[in-house]
Amino acid sequence: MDEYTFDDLSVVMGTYNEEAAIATVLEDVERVTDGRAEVVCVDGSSDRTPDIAREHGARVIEQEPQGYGVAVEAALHAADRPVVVTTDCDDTYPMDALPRFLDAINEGYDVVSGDRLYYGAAAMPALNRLGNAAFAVLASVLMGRRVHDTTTGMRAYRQEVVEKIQWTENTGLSAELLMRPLMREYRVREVPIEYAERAGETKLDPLSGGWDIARSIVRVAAEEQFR
Ligand SMILES: Nc1nc2c(ncn2[C@@H]2O[C@H](COP(=O)(O)OP(=O)(O)O)[C@@H](O)[C@H]2O)c(=O)[nH]1
Ligand SMILES: [Mg+2]
Repeated sequence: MDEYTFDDLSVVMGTYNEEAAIATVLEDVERVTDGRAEVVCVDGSSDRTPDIAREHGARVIEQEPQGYGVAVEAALHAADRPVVVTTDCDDTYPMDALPRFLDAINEGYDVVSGDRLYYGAAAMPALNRLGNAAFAVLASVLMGRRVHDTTTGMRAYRQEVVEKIQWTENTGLSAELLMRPLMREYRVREVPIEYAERAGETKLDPLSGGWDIARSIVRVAAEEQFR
């Protein structure tokens, strides 16, 4: 089978008032992929984020802000290409790693998940770092397989995996996007990535958001176990 190239890649993200970061993120995608990847932004902003996205050639889908997962799921389904990469639009994730993600898909993996904790994630707020490590332990115990970062925003998926599975979570969508494929025996691999300090304000409340994620992990693991 022919290998996928950047012409087969969609990079998708939810964007919610990311004026401080979006130009950098989209310029990085453009530079790394020679402008060949399709970019889709599902946007709920009240600032100039969607205008900047369009100026950089992205397809922008406007949507009332309803949370991370609602935006990212819409973006995943809107992607036109056979390989789709999610990212946050906050300049935390390394677009330079896109070739590595694509390589792993070409090696045969269905989901390639960026593990931020591998290198220590020093740029992550301490509470988030602790929480993310705990979510990974919780998910690992429930699934019987060790995963290291369940809440990462940067992953590559074969589009058919996205389409075949029914997604249910919002704040917990990131964990769900790792756990359901893994528990259905899809080929899943974590790859270490660097994680940078965020440009602009976070859109997730660490306490209520963290609680939502923990509940999602338990619910998704139980559903997959008894499916
Ligand atoms: N369209 C849309 N995007 C969102 C919403 N909530 C978060 N996002 C985007 O989803 C990504 C993840 O949010 P972020 O604040 O970075 O969460 P954190 O990484 O946990 O701090 C960012 O690109 C946000 O702009 C929302 O309600 N609507
Ligand atoms: Mg983020």
